[in-house]
Amino acid sequence: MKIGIIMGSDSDLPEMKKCCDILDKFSMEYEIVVSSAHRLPNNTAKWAENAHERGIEVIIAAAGMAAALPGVVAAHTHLPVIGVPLTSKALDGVDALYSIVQMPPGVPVATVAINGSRNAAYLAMQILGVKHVEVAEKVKTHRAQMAAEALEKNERLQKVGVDLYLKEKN
Ligand code: RP5
Repeated sequence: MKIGIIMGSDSDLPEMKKCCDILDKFSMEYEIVVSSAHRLPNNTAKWAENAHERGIEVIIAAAGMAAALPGVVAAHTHLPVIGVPLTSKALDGVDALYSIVQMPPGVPVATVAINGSRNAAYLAMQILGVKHVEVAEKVKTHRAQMAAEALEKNERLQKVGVDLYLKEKN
């Protein structure tokens, strides 16, 4: 069981490292490649077409600007594709968001927020969790941890009040 991560440029790597960090934390196996839909169209198509043969069960595709990559990857595979729109200087990621989210019926890309690479990792795990019970357990444990942390924070806020809470936080 593997997750495939593909991004349009090495300039996307700093954001996508956050996705890798989460997958590492949960000991999830993944492969990560740079392959642009525009600069390397044939390589990208081949990578997507063969992904399932390499044990990949879900794909995370990230790109900025005229972000064709997630859609092109989705067109070349039957695997679920999660799209991550990334920020660019001119349009702040809205360009990528619109490019990725507006797919034609029949070829969906499950699009997360602009720079939402961490949620792409969590969503990939949730998708894998449908088939792999041990992955679903990891997701459930993580949710319980988040809930416990949120409760703890509120308890602290109630105890010390706004000013001290913020002072401690900073
Ligand atoms: C997109 O163009 C890439 O995903 C990247 O976000 C953006 C800019 O690429 P570089 O010029 O930094 O390589 O295809």
